[in-house]
Amino acid sequence: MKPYKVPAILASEITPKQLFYARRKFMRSVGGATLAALLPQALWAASPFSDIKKSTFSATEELTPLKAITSYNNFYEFGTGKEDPAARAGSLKTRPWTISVEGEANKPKVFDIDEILKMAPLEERIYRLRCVEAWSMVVPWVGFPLAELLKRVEPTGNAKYVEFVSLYDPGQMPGQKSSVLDWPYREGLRMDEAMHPLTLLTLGLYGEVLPNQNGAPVRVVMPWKYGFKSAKSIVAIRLMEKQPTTSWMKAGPNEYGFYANVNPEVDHPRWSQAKERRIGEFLKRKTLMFNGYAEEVASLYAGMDLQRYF
Ligand SMILES: Nc1nc2c(c(=O)[nH]1)N[C@H]1C(S)=C(S)[C@@H](COP(=O)(O)O)O[C@H]1N2
Ligand SMILES: [Mo]
Repeated sequence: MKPYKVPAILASEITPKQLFYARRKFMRSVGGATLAALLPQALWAASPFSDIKKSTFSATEELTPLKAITSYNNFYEFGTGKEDPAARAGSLKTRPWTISVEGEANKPKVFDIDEILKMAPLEERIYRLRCVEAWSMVVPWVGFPLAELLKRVEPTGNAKYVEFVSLYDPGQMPGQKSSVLDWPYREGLRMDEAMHPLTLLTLGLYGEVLPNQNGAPVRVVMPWKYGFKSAKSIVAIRLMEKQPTTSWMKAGPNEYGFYANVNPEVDHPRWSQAKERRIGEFLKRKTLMFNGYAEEVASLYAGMDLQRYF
């Protein structure tokens, strides 16, 4: 990966949907009994999520426009250009879809995506997403803690790590015809990271199901880690005793570590991580330790040399 120039978002590119969304949020927060009457029918009916609770884990920053979140993506299965996923992921078939949760578990199981959608109360989590390429966004994700899913398969005492495996289907994912990464895309976490309440099994954003380019029908998001950890379009979650080797570790072992915690003090070998460009903004911001989630996650790494375990 290289650091990219982030395009500025023009006010004229903010879609009506995003304005409706902002309005809906505002009206909910003032407690709108008249809310339903004022909402555009089509939008209300389109959402498959009937009840999304707000999370206390949410950031209170300004949201990145929907247009930017869905048109400036990294999803190498559809090409390495930022606009490739929006242009090419539309035809990805997201039904039927299953996720196999397997490995070190007493009750391994293949879950249907529609079963997962109903598994736990859905939450809206507004998270900062910090890409290793030194840009960031603020996204209102919809999902529930990954721990809810993992608990169902009863991890054994040998389960020390989890591996996420994305879909491998070169017929649908033209980027897989190139060997830019070792396919399928694989990522991983230590078990305590996977069970952390911030780790979100993610099914939607901006109140709707995930757009394909954002990893439909299901992905993970760990807001204190670089964006590449958050594997998209997941088909398997494997509980493992040994630390898995991820696709990015294979591609560049000196550049992309297993932990990949956002850390302004540990530069990428080819560029600084001290600052970042928030999409749509002109001036760079200082990058925060653990992407601003230090209070919640720093204890997971107590005593570890973060220069070494990057
Ligand atoms: N399967 C898969 N997952 C992936 C990627 C990818 O190329 N393939 N790119 C990662 C990177 S580098 C980032 S920054 C985020 C981007 O997520 P977004 O497009 O929803 O913002 O997805 C991550 N998950
Ligand atoms: Mo990224």
